[in-house]
This record gives sequence, C-alpha cells and structure tokens, in this order.
Amino acid sequence: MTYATDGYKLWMDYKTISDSALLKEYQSLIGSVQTYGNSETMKKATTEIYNGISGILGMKNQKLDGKFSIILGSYNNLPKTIAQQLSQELENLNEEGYLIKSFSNHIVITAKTDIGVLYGTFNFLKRLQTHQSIENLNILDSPKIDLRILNHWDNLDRTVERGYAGFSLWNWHQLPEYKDARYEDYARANASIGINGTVLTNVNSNALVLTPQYLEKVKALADIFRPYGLKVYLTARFSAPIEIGGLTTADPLDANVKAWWKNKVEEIYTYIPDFGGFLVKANSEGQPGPQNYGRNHVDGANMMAEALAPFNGVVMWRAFVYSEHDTTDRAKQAYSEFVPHDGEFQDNVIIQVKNGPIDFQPREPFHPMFGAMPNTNLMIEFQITQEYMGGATHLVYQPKLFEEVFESDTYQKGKGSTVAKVIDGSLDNKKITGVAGVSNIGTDRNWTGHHFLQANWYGFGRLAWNPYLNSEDIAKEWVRMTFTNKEESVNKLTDIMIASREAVVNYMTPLGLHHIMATGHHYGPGPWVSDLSRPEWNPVYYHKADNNGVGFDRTPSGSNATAQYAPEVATMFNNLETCPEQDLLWFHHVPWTYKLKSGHTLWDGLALKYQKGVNEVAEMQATWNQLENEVDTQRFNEVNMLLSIQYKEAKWWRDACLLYFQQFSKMKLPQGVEEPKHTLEYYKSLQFPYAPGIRPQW
Ligand code: GCW
Repeated sequence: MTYATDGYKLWMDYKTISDSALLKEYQSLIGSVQTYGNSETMKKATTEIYNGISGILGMKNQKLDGKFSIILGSYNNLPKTIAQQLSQELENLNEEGYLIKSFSNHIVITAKTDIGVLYGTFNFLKRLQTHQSIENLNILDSPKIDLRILNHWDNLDRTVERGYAGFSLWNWHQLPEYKDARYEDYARANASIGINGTVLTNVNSNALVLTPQYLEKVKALADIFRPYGLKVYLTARFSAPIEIGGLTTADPLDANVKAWWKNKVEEIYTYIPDFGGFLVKANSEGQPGPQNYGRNHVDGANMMAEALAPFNGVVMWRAFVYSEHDTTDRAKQAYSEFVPHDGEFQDNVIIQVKNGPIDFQPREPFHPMFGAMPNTNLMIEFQITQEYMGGATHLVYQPKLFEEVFESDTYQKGKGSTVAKVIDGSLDNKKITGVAGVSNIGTDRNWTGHHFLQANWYGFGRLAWNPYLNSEDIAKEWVRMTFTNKEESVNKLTDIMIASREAVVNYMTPLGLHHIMATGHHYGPGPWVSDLSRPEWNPVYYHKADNNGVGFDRTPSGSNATAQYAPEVATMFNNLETCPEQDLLWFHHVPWTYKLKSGHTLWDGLALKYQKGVNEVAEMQATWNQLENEVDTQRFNEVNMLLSIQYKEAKWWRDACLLYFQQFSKMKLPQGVEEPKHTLEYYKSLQFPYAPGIRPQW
C-alpha cells in the first residue's frame, strides 16, 4: 500500500501546485531565501521555508530566481537597513506575533522572537498552499490568548481516556533514549497552528509522572518540543505527597506538604527549565483534592501556585466538579463552588472551565461561570476528542461548536460581553488567558482516526490563537491545504463539514436534550439508563421524560440554574417564548403537545429533528460521493466507509431515542419519520464492552 495519501502529513503536504499559471506566477515572484539567526527555532523555520517553497513550487533542486527575496529573522537579527524600516510596526506585536511585509524587492517575515518568525513562516506557506496573492503583503498578527494548550488524557500505560485514535503518542517505556520521529512531527504540527503548550498526562492522574524516573522522559519530550515553542505541562495528583513523597497527608495548609511541593517544583525545573506548570483535577469524580482535608479549591490551587511562581509556572485548576452529596442540579455545582471565591486565587492560577455546565455535550449553553468571575483568570476547555459525538467514527466539524460558544453573550458588562471577550481577557483585563482542548490525537497513522477530524485539531489551534475567527473560513483553509484548491470541491467539502455539526445534534440530542448516552463508553444512545449509583450519572436525571412531557426545568420553578446567568440571559432562557429552541429541553420541562415555532407539537418536532439528523448524514454521503474523482482513492474510501457507519449509527440514535420517548408521549411518529427497524428491547440489549476510550465507572 502506498502511504502517499494516508493523512500523516496533515495540512502540511506541500504538494506542487497543479495550476500551471499560478505555479508560474509564484515562481516568478519567489527568489532567494535568506534567514537570520541561528537558534534551534530559526533552524526549524529555515527547514520549513525551504521544504515548503521547494515542494509547493516543484523546484526541489533548482535555484529560485523570482522577483522577491524571502527574508526570515527576528527583529534583532535582521540586517539594520531592513530592521529600521519595520521597527514601528513591530511595536504592535506581542511576543509571539509576526509581521509579513513586502517592501522593495523583499518579503520579510519577522517578529520580536524567533518563535514569532516560525509562526509567520507557517502563515506565509499557508498563503501559497491556499493560493492567495503574495504581492503587497502587510500582515500583522498576534495571538489573542496566552495559553493555547492541548490536554492529553493519556495514561502512563499508553491507553487514552476517551481516545479514539489508537494509543498514546508517548512511548514512556522507551523514553528517554528512544525518540520517536513522530514527537517532532507532533510539535511541528502544533506550531503550524499556534498551539504553544501540551499537558502530556491524563487529568485522572498518576503521581508517578512526577518521579525522577518519569521526569527524565518528560525532559526528553520537552527538549524536542522546545524549538517549536511548545511548552510541557503535567497533571499533578493532589495526593502525590503521600503516594510518592512518603508524607501522611496532602493537606495544602500543612507545612510539610507545602515544602514537598516547593521541592518537587524546583526539581522539575532542573529537568525542564521552561516547564509550563500543572493542570489539576481535584475533588472531582473521585480524584483527591483539598476538600479531603476540609480545605477549599483556593487553598489547594494557591499552595501549588506559590511553589510555581518563582519559575513563572502556572496552575490550571479545573472547575469540573460535582458531587453525589450535593442534591442540587449538577449544572449549578461548579458555579456554586467557585464563584464565591472570585478574586481569591493567586495571579498564576487560571481556572479551567468546560465550555458548558455539564460535560461536552453535542450542544450546551455556555457555562455560567464565564459571566461571573471578573477577578479570576478563566480559561475555557473544549473537548476535541469526541466522547459524546461518536468517537472518531463520526464526522463532526467542531469549530462550529467552538465558535458558537465564543460568540455567546454573557451580558456580564451588558450586551456584547461575549465569552470570547471573557476568555481573551479583554472584558476584565485578565492577567493570564487560555484555551485548552482535550486532544483527539493518537498513534493512528492519520493522527485522529478519521481524516476529517484533523480539522478539529487544526480549527482548535486557529480559534485558540484568535477566538473571533469564522469557523467556515477555517474549514475552507483546512480543505485547501489538506484536500484541494478546486473551488467547486472546496465548497462541497466545506458544506459537508459545516452541516456535520448540526447533524450530530439532531440525530443525538435535539432541542436541548443532553447526557442521554449509554454508560461507560458513552458510545450510542441510552436514555433509559436509571440504575447507576450516582443519580447524576443517569440519563433519566437529565431528560426527566414522563407522561406529561420531557426536559429539565432549570427555571425558577425548577432548579433555578438560570439564576446563575446575568439577568438578561436568565430572562431569555426562563421565558418559553424567548428561550432558543435549540436549548428548550435544557431549560424547560415541556408538554409533548407544546406547539413549537414551526407549528408542530413537541413530539412531532422532536421526531422530525431526529429524522433530519439522519437525512443530513445521507446528504453528507451524497456530497462525498460526488467527490470521488476529486480526492485520492485512499482517503475517499476510508471516509466513505466511516460515513456509512455514521449513517447507520445516526439511525440507531434516532430509533432508540424515539422508541424510548414514545413510551411517554404515547403519540405516533409523524409523517416523514421512518419507523424503527427493531424494538426498544433490542436497542437496550446492545453492549459494547470493548469500545475504545472507555472509562468503566461513568
Ligand atoms: O465526564 C467525564 C469523562 C471522563 C473525564 C471527565 C473529566 C478525564 O467521562 O472520562 O475524565 O469528564 O473531564 O475530568
């Protein structure tokens, strides 16, 4: 089998342009390449620009003799005559930003730092890959977010929690001596989209990674990643002082515990001088934390922050907490625990909040904490891996979801206080800002299991750099770099991607339904599940279907979760007339006979949405089939097979959910909705003990 189109090269294939007119034009414009500076990062930028240009221009061993010389270098390294002309513009960049500027017979790619130059290099190559003009360039671009981070839920045994693309990239057993070439390819791919941090280990953490045996291995990875501007972070198990430190307590106020963390952090920095810091999941789903000692999140986070502060390290402290002892609506619990502590966290603590108040569902309203902690650093966490969206089997273009969340208006300071403004820090002038994405990458040859899911890694990076970008533009740019520049095909491929997000919502959880998946693996429907030990793990807790209707009343007559939003937002959600229908059953328990805006009853509307989701997948398949001669055979066939599975599973979701809810509505399926092929008992009987990414308890 040929690996030419196996997807390994991601969006950096640098194939020679087939449009001969454009090829000639670029060849006439691009001349000699000159690079200034000799840091490791500049070496990478130099290799990249040569490989990129010679590949794209099809001039592997030929001299480039176009009109403009391409000049790369950070401001301090550029020849004075050139640097002087750019000094003013560079003022407007931050440390990682870059300037690409045409003047006289040069195209200059410069920045304050070498890493900025590397980012600029990738941007310049992207212009060629996407067939844009390279004349009169004047591009000034800086990231709007400080920490742009992948979170790997990778275990030390190389399994990946909620991972669907093979095993962990990190071969801990062979590290530090054996350095898989893939480590560098990984770092390079991240740099190409501006990702500047990676948390190597699962938030359900193992303290062993903090021992010298593993720190040597972490160091080996950090050394490979460093030239690409990619910092390494680790998850810190709160009970590590007991497990690997021999202490009898992990109480954050205990002097010995504090000293242990201080020493541990100092030790880590001897291995990795630019170590990024810790990510901590504490007192959540059984993980240890400060509450085990009667302390709170502030005590825990600040204790670690003090140890990291002398080295400029940060603590990313997760707000994903809910407790079986708390009888209030799970959607309210993180806010209740954290918001009273606004302003109490150290400057180098950043609270990491999932995009919605439950857990990475196909659609959730934005998390109310985003509009409620003006005096605390807050970062957003997305899940790029598709725990609740069909694993790596379903084509779901997630930047649509990310964009929807960023555009949501918190009204924290009146209209226009979008989540993007909270996260980029502009609303409240935050000290540190960040965006995290739970990685969908593994050892699969194409990295993400499904060719199209590479676009989610790509789009995550682009939106972490700039949360105001348009997800459709990102899709187009990815398609052009990964598949084709042919206009008609670009549009078709983009159509598939854009449609895919609403499709998955429709065939899994339309109209605000949520958390109705099967237990453990979370793959496939399970709205009937009601026997798990913790009430809030059961789907019935979330949909509350009964003979009267369906949905979770979170208005003042119910859990009153809406009170956690700004009054304008709460009022909108509370009122059935103004609550967006896409969130209807998230906020309201609605009678089956309720009239939707379309005029359909809720039951009919729900059934039609499920059917619509299935139809949308069929349309995605039809569009894909039109592309058979436009994309390479390997990827065409692989995506084709996956789309067939997605179609089959969309029908499974529709049929299982509708049969289940029909027991309560006792209404017939409306016209246009296909009858299920099997009985409800059949769907309930399906088991998947070896589904990938599994975490058995919940
Ligand atoms: O809901 C859960 C997932 C867990 C995950 C957890 C979290 C890493 O099912 O697998 O644990 O979210 O985000 O901490």
